Amino acid sequence: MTEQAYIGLGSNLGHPRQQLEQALQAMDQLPQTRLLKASSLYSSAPLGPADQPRYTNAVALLETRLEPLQLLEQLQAIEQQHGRTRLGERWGPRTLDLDIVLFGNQAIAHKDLQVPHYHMHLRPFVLYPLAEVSCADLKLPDGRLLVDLLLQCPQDPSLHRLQP
Ligand code: A4P
Ligand code: MG
Repeated sequence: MTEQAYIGLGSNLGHPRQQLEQALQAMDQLPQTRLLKASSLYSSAPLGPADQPRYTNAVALLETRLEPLQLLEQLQAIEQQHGRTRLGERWGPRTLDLDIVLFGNQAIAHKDLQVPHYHMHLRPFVLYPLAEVSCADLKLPDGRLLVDLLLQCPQDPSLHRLQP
């Protein structure tokens, strides 16, 4: 079955803009997958430990025939190719982070994969780019509307859209 999946991209080490652009191309080349849309890039102050560089974030819309766990495995392989090392620090700096934000209308509670992504509703750097690449009436599996999440999420004055 073909599903539409929204992927959150983040980077704050190396050359973040370049990391994200290469990751978009790499996702378009995954088996049984193509990139339908990519949002603008957004810059924001780090959430979590403050002694790390600002983040660049974006959201991509993919069409895929992969199963959710297969897609996760492929995304982790792309992270590895981009020199991602897991240092163990929660919310610490990274060259590339690829999170499955939504996968069709599925709610997934697997030990390695929770979808929708557990913090999406609190993260303007996910919700704003997500709104750019989805329809105004996008709904989460539990029925919540993206527009309502946008109204309710904490404001982040540090967030701004980067020029193309
Ligand atoms: N995992 C479970 N669900 C998912 C999912 N929906 N998508 C598991 C992807 N992975 C998922 O991930 C740890 C494990 O989560 C994976 O092995 C997978 O099985 P990870 O990428 O190794 O760990 P992490 O990213 O350090 O942890 P976490 O809690 O996911 O970090 P976040 O939430 O991604 O936070 N500030 C700004 N401004 N912008 C950012 O992008 N990002 C972070 C990282 C911190 N601060 C930030 C940003
Ligand atoms: Mg992650």
